[in-house]
Order: sequence, then structure tokens, then C-alpha cells
Amino acid sequence: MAPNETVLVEVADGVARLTLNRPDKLNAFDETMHRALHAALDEARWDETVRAILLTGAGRAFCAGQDLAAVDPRQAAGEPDLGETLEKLYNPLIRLIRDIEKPVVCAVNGVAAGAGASVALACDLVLAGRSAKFIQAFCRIGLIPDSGGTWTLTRLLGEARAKGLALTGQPLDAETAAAWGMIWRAVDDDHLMDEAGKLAASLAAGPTIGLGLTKRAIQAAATNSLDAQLDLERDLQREAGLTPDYAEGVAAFTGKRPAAFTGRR
Ligand code: T3D
Repeated sequence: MAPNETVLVEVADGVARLTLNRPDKLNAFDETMHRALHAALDEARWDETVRAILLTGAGRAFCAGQDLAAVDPRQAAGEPDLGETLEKLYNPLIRLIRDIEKPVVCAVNGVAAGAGASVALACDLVLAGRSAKFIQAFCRIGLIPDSGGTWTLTRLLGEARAKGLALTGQPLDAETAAAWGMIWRAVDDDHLMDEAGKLAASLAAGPTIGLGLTKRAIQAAATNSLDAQLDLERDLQREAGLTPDYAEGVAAFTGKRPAAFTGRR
């Protein structure tokens, strides 16, 4: 993978580590970083040597959302069309993260604000350093939570907490985010990258197809009826049962040895 200056890409031991890299702007999204992240995720999606993705930010923040200097309405020629930015850049990014059938781990290394918080919460397993904060900053500038934020917050937290965060813009600390079930874990800042790296490495050594199908099933549960979900589980389990990793998993269990999954079909 070619490195890009706004998103650093490192692939090792089955993990693609993508680092948002505009630290002087707290990794706020401009169009270049958007395109670089999308391209890096897409490449990791189809690279068979990549079996897990780890997303983080350079410097003291994870991501401060949209680069507000890049879209200053006072500088714009005509009326701003923020719907177009979402349609063109943010929505495809969120859909891509959700559609990648490999685990996507997010290491929130500092503040995650606006769409930066939404991007983090679109990932499958979110770890955050104890000093990290999640800020629904949109209300401070007259916007609504986007990039799936209204959907994700409401599903993860329920309406009361989603509205509390989105209408007040109050920062939520990592410990409370974990206690509320918004993220997987809060860890000491000094251990964040180590813990996130270990988690991504263990996922990368897992039964990749089965993990990808699990992701698909859990995501579908948000909108499916129980009947539809039972049917989906039947179909996906049929698919999982045809993978060499299923045969290996059972052989390893009966042979009382660790499984050596390949992640292949
Ligand atoms: O197209 C569309 O616009 C639609 C899509 C919208 C999606 C969105 O994400 S809308 C929400 C946009 N984000 C925000 O409103 C957050 C803005 N940032 C902040 O509120 C604060 O920076 C933080 C709470 C995140 C962190 O505060 P603090 O005190 O730790 O840092 P700081 O001093 O405010 O920021 C440090 C630098 O980063 C500073 O630059 P400077 O003065 O040192 O040259 C600041 O301007 C820059 N920065 C921070 N966030 C952004 C940013 N520059 C551009 N855009 C940002 N979002």
C-alpha cells in the first residue's frame, strides 16, 4: 500500500493500521484526507493478507470532524450544500466501514468530535484512552449529528442519552462511554496503542470469514424482525460451515490444540 501523507498506512501481520495524519488540525477531515482514508480502507478491504483494520489518529486527537476552515460559509461563492458533502464523502465512508467484512478496530487516542465521533462509532470495536472525549460538537455550530451519528448514538445509548449528548454538546469521557455501552473499553492512555494492536492482531489471526459474517448479522439485527434474523443466521451459518476455518476450529478443539485459522474460503 502506498503511504499517503494525510493517512499513514502500515500493514503487518494481517493488520492494516491506518492513522489519520493532520495533527495540527486535530485530524479534521478535508477532502484530501477523506479520499485517502476511503482509498486505504478499500484497499485493506480487498487485500487478502489484511484480516483486521486498526484506525487511529496522529498526535493528541483522534479526529475533530469536518475541517471547518475548509468549508467556511463566509468564504463560499454561493449557498452551502452540506448535504452534498455528506452524500459525496461522509456517507460513503460510513457505509464502507460497515460493509467491510473484516473487523475494524478504532483506537480513540484523544478527542473525537463531530463526524470524528461518528466515524469512531461506526467501527466494530472501539477502544479509547482514558483521557479521550467524545463530543457531539454539531449543535455548537448549528448542525445536526451526521455520518450516522443520530442512528449510532440512538441505537447504542437510547433516546435519552443520545439526545442529552447531541442537544447539549457536552463531552463524554471514555470511562462513561464504556460504562454506557457506547464503546468496547476505556484503557490507560499509555497502553492504548498496545492494547488496540493486540486486539487487532488477535482478530487478524481469527476465522476471518466467520467474523465478517458475524459483523453482517449483528448489523442486520438493528432493523430485522426475529424471523428475518433467524433466516439470515441460517444462511450465514451455512456459509460459515463451508469454510476451512470451521473444519480447523473443530479439529483444533477435538485435538486439544490452538486453532490455526487461515481466513480463507
Ligand atoms: O460539510 C460539512 O460541514 C458537513 C459535515 C459536518 C461534519 C462535522 O464534523 S461538523 C463538526 C465539526 N467539528 C467541530 O465543530 C469541532 C471543532 N473543534 C473543537 O470544538 C475543538 O477544537 C475540540 C473540542 C475538538 C478540541 O479543543 P482543544 O481546545 O483541545 O483544541 P483547539 O485549540 O480548539 O484546536 C487545536 C487546533 O486544531 C486549532 O488550530 P490552531 O489555532 O492551533 O491553528 C483549531 O483551529 C484546529 N481545529 C480543531 N478542530 C478543527 C480545527 N480546524 C479545523 N476544523 C476543525 N474541526
